[in-house]
Amino acid sequence: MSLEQARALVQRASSIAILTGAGISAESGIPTFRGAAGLWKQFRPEDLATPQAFRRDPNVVWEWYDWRRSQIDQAAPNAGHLALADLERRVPSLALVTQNVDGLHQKAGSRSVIEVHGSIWALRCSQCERSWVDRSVPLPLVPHCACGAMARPGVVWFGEQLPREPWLAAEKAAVGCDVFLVVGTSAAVYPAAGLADTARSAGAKVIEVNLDKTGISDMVYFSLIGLAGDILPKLVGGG
Ligand code: BJW
Ligand code: ZN
Repeated sequence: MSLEQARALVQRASSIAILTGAGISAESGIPTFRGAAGLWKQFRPEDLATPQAFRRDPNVVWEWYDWRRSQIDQAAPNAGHLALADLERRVPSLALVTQNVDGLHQKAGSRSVIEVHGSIWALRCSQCERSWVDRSVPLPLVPHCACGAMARPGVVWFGEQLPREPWLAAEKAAVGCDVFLVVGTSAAVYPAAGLADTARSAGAKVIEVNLDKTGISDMVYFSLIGLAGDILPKLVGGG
């Protein structure tokens, strides 16, 4: 299959679901997690992205998130984000499921964004039910809730359940689409990675866009290798 044929599939689809990962924000200067220049080369996930790590050393965890918030705050959406925002305006039904916590899809103008791993701009109380948005950079570390307890980043760490409503919406989108695009994710983290299989089992054509082959490349209908910012405008762009 060629890029032109994949493009024809996208243009004909009446319902599209998309799963994005860190790779789509790489060209905006935000590091990915895995791979040679990934965040996990410098930091151990278990030291930073688990509830245990937060209990052990909330300061270290917050310093890392505060550093990432300042990096993300400076970042602008790239051609990949913009192409998906533009596609949303032309397709009858589109759901953009993202594992990213950076908010760049919304910044690019996408409206139907489903954040399955939370948002780096959200804070949540470690004791009570409160959650809120705080975009200040830097944050006073460690931030606290009105109840006096420590706040934690409003993201999903390893071993934690994904937020219920976004997850149900993501599954529904995967089951109901004609075309499922998987962009810039290593597809190594579950349950999000399993959405591609859910979509395929329900009859969707799965198209992957990634710099490299991934764990799901062999099961997809078509795999496009290259930069998301280069391929997406060609694959989904209007005109
Ligand atoms: C480009 C590019 C360019 C680069 N253009 N492409 C089954 C088996 C084994 C374990 C599990 C399992 N099911 C669940 C688990 C456990 C675990 C898990 O999946 N572990 C795996 C590592 C094996 N999952 C969980 O714990 C999840 N919760 C859960 O399962 O709950 C159920 C439960 C709970 C309690 C008890 C019992 C059951 C939660 C997972 C949460 C993940 N959280 C993180 C951190 C979020 C907050 C933060 O940002 O700090 O989410 S980890 C990190 O990985 C982040 C990402 O969203 C996620 C995915 O990463 P992503 O986006 O794919 O990035 P990379 O870096 O991996 O890949 C980038 C890709 O882009 C690469 O492929 C590049 O080639 C490509 N690329 N530049 C195009 N320009
Ligand atoms: Zn509280």
